[in-house]
Amino acid sequence: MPKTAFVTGITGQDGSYLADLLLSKDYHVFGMVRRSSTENFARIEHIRDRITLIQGDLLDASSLIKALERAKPDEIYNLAAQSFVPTSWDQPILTGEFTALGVTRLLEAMRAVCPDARFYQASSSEMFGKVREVPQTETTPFHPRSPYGVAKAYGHYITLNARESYDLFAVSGILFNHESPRRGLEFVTRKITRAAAAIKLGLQDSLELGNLDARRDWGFAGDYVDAMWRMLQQDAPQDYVIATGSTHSVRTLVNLAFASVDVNPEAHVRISAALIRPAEVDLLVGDPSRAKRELAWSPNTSFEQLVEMMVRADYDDLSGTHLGATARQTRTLKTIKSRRNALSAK
Ligand code: NAP
Ligand code: F7E
Repeated sequence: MPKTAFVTGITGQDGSYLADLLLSKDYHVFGMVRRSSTENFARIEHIRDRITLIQGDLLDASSLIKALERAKPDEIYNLAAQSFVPTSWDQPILTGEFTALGVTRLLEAMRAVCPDARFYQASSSEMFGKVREVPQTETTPFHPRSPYGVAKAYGHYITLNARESYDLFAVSGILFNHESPRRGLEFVTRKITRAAAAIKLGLQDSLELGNLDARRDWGFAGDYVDAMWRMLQQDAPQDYVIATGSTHSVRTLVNLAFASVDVNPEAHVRISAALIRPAEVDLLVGDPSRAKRELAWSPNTSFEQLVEMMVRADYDDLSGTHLGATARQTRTLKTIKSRRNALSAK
């Protein structure tokens, strides 16, 4: 009999890849979406007719109860969050409401409606923050450096507490940075790959960045959602670090992305003090040994392949090979600008 999954954050990067994976395994997929005046379903457009969307919000406990009553899930994946670190300094209370207390609301709803379901919490390497050891493992102490990291640490411990207090099958995946062509445009990988493609195409002149020395363990989101699924298929609930085990600086990322389109970054990249964070996470690198051993999981995509994949996708999108909404907007703006220039030259 096919299983049923309930995914919060289905409109986000990971939610869309996870939905693809679950559909390929014949799951019945319910996705929770927030009410909005305009639809925000670009990442799930290709599977809209194969999934069931239910309105709900992590801020509204009653909506979570109703959604779970309707979906009756075997598995719950809590991927929804305010996930952009800089926004967490500007909106620390809202970040706490979504990213921290939202987890408790969903766990309480599960306890009331479907206590036998299995629960996945999207924990983050940002919890390690000012790292206490290198590489980071499941037992490395947390020292978060942003309101986002602090909120994720709460979500992590409340999930562990639900497991220990109520015997729920509730686990956390401590995922290191993972990226893709579906990554939000404000995250550093996508900002860089999109800019490299746009500069190559003559659509953009320069790129402003913050700290080029920060180091991250970057993997491919498509590989990481498979680890989430594997965690919920285990006999016993357990938390896992999901990472590649390699770390690179933002500077290396810039050089690789620009080299792939044969553009010299020094002519285009500027440092903006406004993009330096109040407190930085300098170095992240995870040790995925437990996941390799117990989940038989390992990443399939190298850092170099990831950057190449993202630059190519952005180049195709912007050049119109696969005309997306952003590309159409950019083209329209370009046409307006060139018409205006032509008029003023007359
Ligand atoms: P994302 O692209 O920013 O997606 C976040 C999702 O959460 C969106 O679908 C968003 O809906 C939804 N959401 C936000 N607030 C909500 C609320 N109050 N109620 C219901 N839905 C809400 O994030 P992602 O990269 O896919 O990451 C997925 C999860 O993994 C997040 O929890 C993130 O913090 C965590 N994580 C990510 C990484 C990474 O490197 N990507 C690493 C570790 C952990 P809208 O579309 O309506 O905004
Ligand atoms: O920054 C530096 C920045 O915003 C990476 C989220 O998915 O992963 C993500 O959080 C690094 C930082 O990701 C710019 O200072 C330099 O050191 O791409 P990011 P993040 O903060 O690591 C974790 C695991 C999550 O859980 C989060 O949800 O890049 N950096 N210049 C910049 N970063 C951005 N965004 N923009 C810049 O211009």
